[in-house]
Amino acid sequence: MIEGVVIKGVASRFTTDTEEGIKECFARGKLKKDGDIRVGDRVLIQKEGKDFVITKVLERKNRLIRPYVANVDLCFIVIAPVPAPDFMLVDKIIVNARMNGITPVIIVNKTDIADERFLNGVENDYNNVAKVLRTSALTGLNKDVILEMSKGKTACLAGQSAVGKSSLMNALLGADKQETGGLSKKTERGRHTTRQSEILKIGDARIIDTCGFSMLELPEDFRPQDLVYYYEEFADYALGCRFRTGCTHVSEPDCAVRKAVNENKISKNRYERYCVLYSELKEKWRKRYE
Ligand SMILES: Nc1nc2c(ncn2[C@@H]2O[C@H](COP(=O)(O)OP(=O)(O)OP(=O)(O)O)[C@@H](O)[C@H]2O)c(=O)[nH]1
Ligand SMILES: [Mg+2]
Ligand SMILES: [Zn+2]
Repeated sequence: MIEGVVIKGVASRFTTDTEEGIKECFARGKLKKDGDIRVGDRVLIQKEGKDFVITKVLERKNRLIRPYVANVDLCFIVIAPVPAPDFMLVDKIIVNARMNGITPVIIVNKTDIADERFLNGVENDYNNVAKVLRTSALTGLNKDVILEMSKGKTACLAGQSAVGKSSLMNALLGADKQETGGLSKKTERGRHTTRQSEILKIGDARIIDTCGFSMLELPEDFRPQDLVYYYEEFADYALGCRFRTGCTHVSEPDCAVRKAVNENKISKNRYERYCVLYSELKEKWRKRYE
């Protein structure tokens, strides 16, 4: 029996990285049926005849639904001036990451074609939320910082299609390994070029290129009042609310978070999206037994 990390999976074939090198494996019947072997999983494999078979998935540290990966330390949320970012999506990815103990980092890619106004806008909204890093897959800007941050860790690149995840991957690798795609002219949306998550190793960093996505839901059983725990930039102010821990910061009187928003200490955009997300969650919660 040897241990490995799943670096790629297509149908019931998985590529694993083991002490004895890269092994192509099949999944055992039950594991295959559950469909629950993910890129990033630590697994036990066994030789059976001429094939390698995954016999067990070891306990996970964490997992995400989108991207569909396990055991990650860092989530690089990649955005770009084109396609236009969906910041609600960014905020939901941050919540999902934090719920799983994963550090979110915002990567603003394609800075070679971005204007200062766009870049400053993003930095203003997120500088007290997560690390914000400017990159360009084209010029290689800050790829050394990404590599430095990923040392000894597993990181995933996440975000909309065509923001440049695979292009960044290639820049990091220094090789055109990952297929990259353009933007549909008509819709200005991505073409969903990457179809499977894949871990690429650079030194002792494991970085996962993933499929672009534009929809993300918080878990069904997410309690609306818990949302605020994942807005760390609210925390210091929340202590000053009249209702303290009972304040949702949406409509209560003497809310110190709203006051901080009005004083530009918390980003108005982030706060407004928080309110939208909160009311969506509340609506879902209300309807949960229907
Ligand atoms: N100017 C510029 N173009 C970039 C940069 N990074 C990526 N692109 C272009 O953006 C397009 C999409 O890049 P991809 O790397 O395929 O994007 P992706 O995020 O992997 O997309 P999916 O695999 O569909 O999720 C390609 O035409 C790239 O050449 C960049 O830093 N600057
Ligand atoms: Mg891609
Ligand atoms: Zn409040």
